[in-house]
Amino acid sequence: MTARVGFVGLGLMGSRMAANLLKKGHPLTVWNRNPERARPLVAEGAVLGGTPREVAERSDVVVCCVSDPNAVGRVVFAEDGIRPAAREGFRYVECSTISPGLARRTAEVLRAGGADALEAPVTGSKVGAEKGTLIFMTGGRRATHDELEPLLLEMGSRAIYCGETGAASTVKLIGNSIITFMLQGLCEGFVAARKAGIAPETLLEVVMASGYASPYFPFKGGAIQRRDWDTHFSIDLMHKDQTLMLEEASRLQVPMPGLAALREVFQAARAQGWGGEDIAAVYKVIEQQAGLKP
Ligand code: NA7
Repeated sequence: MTARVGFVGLGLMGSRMAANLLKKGHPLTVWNRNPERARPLVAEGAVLGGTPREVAERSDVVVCCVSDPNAVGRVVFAEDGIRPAAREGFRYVECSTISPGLARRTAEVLRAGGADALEAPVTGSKVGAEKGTLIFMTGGRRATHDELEPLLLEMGSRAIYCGETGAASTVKLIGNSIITFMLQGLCEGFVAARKAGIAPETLLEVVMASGYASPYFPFKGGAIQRRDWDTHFSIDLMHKDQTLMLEEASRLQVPMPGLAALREVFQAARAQGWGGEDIAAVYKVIEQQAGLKP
């Protein structure tokens, strides 16, 4: 497949995903709000588009990976956005984590122009984006998933069809809600073990040998032990997803008391100025609350 691809949003995730598409030989046009971030890709052969609209006009399919609903609003709905370039056969892939409602509105306006959109939020963070091992969750028409799956598999290892537009965003928000609990459990456990004089390695060894195991625990547990807060997925973006989940839960009338409480831990981390750090850095909030020094 040598579709002309456009990529909008060259942050931590998007820059790595776009690099993989370029390596696969696609003619690639890119756009980022701050054009400086497009430089490495342009040096590798990508073309810099002046606006998201221009990217869409030059491409058969545009992939977007920006931070939040506000950013998607700018990319899709602005006068120089994707929407006016919608035409028969054009495809838009939304990899940003946004609300299911916005995913549906995006699909509606692009379909009205004869195009189609597939929501395809991702999991696998920075490392998965770099290695091309992301997992995509997709929502939209099944035929559009089938058509775009080969392209997704150039950036990831699996694309799981979740249902109509909105389903994939919902699954992604639930997934990040589960990660919130896992991370909180790990951080509380590490702090309790430390106060009890138990080595974190011992705790992790038992966790990983037992039914508690998840590859997530050594990944984030290792970072916490090294006090390595280098961002794979930021506290700010996780807080955004927790808020989107709680809004969707409110719409569905689903009480989520656990998530509502844990979001405040992330808010506390943001208040300390740690919002740009990796989500593992919420450990510092629990540590502080337990009266421990770093
Ligand atoms: P990053 O590394 O924070 O990158 C965010 C990207 O979104 C970056 O390209 C930003 O452009 C862009 N952005 C942010 N606000 C806007 C507005 N208002 N208009 C246009 N572009 C904007 O995030 P990640 O790569 O980790 O995550 C991306 C998505 O995947 C997110 O939904 C996660 O939850 C999952 P900038 O470089 O700041 O000009």
